[in-house]
Amino acid sequence: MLKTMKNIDSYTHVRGESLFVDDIILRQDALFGLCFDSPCAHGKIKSVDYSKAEALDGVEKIFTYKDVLGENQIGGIIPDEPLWAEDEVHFWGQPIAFIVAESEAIAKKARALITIDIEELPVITTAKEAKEKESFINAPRSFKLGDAASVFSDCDYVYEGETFSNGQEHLYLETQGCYAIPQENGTIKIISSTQGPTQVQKTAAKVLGIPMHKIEVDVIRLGGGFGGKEDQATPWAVMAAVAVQSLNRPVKYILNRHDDLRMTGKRHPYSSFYKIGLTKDLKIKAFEVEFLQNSGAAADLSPAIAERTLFHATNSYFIPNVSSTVFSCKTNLPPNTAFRGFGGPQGMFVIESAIADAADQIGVNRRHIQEANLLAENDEFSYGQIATQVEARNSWFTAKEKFDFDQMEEEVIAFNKANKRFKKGVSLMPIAFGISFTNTQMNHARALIHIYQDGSVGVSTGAVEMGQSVNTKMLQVAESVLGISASKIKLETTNTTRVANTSPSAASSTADLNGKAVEMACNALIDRLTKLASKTLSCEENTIAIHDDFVFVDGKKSSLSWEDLIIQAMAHRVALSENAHYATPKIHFDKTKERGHPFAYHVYGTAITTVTVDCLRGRYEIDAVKIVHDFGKSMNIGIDLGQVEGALAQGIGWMTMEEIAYGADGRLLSNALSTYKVPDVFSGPKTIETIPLETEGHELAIKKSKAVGEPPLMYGIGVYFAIQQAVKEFNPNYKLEFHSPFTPEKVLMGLYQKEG
Ligand code: LUZ
Ligand code: MOS
Repeated sequence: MLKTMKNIDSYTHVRGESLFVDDIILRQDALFGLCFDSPCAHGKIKSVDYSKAEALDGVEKIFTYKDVLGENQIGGIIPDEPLWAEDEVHFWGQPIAFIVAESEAIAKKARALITIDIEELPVITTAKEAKEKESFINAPRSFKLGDAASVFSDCDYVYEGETFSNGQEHLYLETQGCYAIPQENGTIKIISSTQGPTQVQKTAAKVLGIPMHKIEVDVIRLGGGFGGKEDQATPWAVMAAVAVQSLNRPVKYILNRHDDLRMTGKRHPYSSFYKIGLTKDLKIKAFEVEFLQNSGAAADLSPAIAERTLFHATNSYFIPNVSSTVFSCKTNLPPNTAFRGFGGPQGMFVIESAIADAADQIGVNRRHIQEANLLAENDEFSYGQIATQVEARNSWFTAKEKFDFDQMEEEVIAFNKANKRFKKGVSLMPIAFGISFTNTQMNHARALIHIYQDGSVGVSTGAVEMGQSVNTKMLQVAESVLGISASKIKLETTNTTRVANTSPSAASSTADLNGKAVEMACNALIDRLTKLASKTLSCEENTIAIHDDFVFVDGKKSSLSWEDLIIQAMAHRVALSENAHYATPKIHFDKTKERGHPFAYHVYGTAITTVTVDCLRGRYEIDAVKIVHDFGKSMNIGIDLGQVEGALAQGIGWMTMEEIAYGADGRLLSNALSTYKVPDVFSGPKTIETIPLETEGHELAIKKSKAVGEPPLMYGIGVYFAIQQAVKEFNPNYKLEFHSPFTPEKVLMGLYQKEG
């Protein structure tokens, strides 16, 4: 039986009792903030007239960069992003000022009264244009394995092409927001909907010009993050803190959906160019790729995301000669940011496209090329890491066997023979996703555990609960190590005064990193309690075990319950609190050589996707996605299956219907849920079936239960190629295009594309 446990938040979620920032009862003197943001994508600010807004009854103060006592700078990796624009604006929606008023309605009225005079400057919206104009965030990065350039001449087939994958809106149910409250002596408490409490604390301290210990950040839970709150929850929290510093009154700021869509960055669109070389037996011998990342107007996390694109440029294939380069292109879009997969999906879409192109031109099914090149044990990734515990082939062949792929394929062929108007397509999509922050120094976490004198336990970690159920997993770890029932354990909010210097909850690594810290802290407590129990019961330490809320001696339940033991601990002045620090061992990366062993391990899996295209209308339905996924030894299969399904839906949305559109002037056109569509129950796959691959798991995964947040998103890429196959089936003249999302409009164009 696979282990499972309900999300510990499910009861309060269903009853609407779970607390989010917007649910907090405000102090009576609380004020409300609202951003005034740039009405154009690039320009020089000549003047702004705040006088009418300031004169409005109920407006307390309007803040600009002039009110910053520390540094007007929020850039995380590169200091290139002001909190509030000074004399230039670089994207539509860039914050210029912060209105603080007695109510949200008054703030909104005031915003409409502000007038601005901007001298507009040329706008760049695409990465290609930025590359032409040499507008970059930083220097390009390149990974190299073997010597691709010289190998192409030995290849039997060589193909070149171009791909594009669009951005993606995070669409967390809970929009960005925060509530900042003044405390004593210039200290400020910020309750923030952030994946990175320390990032908020550090940036607030810098902008306010005060030490970090004067900022306390508390996170209850998030109504979704998906990467959108890794860095981009920070500005709003800092703005509110600046206002609190000046006014000494609480300030709340929750972005409405329109403002959130307009002002925040998204998944990076990529334009990419590939060259792929194969031998007659379909072995990929060489792969060259250039990625143009549309980074937006400031760095944000773009350099790290660009790096992960390179790490995933060959997906789960072994290619002996690889040359990959990524340019972070500076444009006039809102700074694009982390989004589940973090550049990995963009990289994987390109190799899958190159394979589809080659297969089409050679005249074989795509899957033959995929199958001929799957990673095997001890293969080398293009960044020098040697692949071990590889499940690429295992998941591929298990999926083919368990879901009877041959039968599925035959049915598709038969269906296509029998039907003119409807065509089916089927694709296989293998994944390999590296687990760890690619920036080695971020791979650490801490846990602080208190056992209270009645035996109940409080667990604090750096993990942020954002719907992924990390708190449930932390509770499971504590429960199993302490040997007590779940009802005795409570997960505390994520608070910078209890757990400091945290990495953001991101990179699929939160449960691994924080779980290992919980495990260490609980083990230390159990060591002490075991010593105490051996004294109390006058027996050898190694005969003692604590489980099922009791002390056991030689496997027999003693008279000493968990509660009795804790009373003894108090009587003997034994410490009942423990803090532990975990840092992933064995990982390293040398950026000067672009080689190393950056990932603790990889997650593997294979999805088989079947679709039916309506060749009259261009509409399509996803019949089924059948997945064999490498969970390792899942510690909570219910939650992990939920992550697979959610990630898959998000991946499918990115590949099929979520179409972000900016005008040539840099204005977001898909600026509401009427123009930006995400998958719903009708457009999702009719069937999703996930079979856990039976594997040993990995020692660096918490309880050998592998990270699950991001990897399954990339199964969604399979849908693109299944649709493409169906289109080709209907229209043999269709020239393969790799331009996602594959919206029904594009499908229709493909269906009726003429030769040449
Ligand atoms: N965030 C980050 C991430 O800062 N570094 C990473 O490597 C990463 N990977 C995936 C998602 N978020
Ligand atoms: Mo991330 S894309 O915040 O794991």
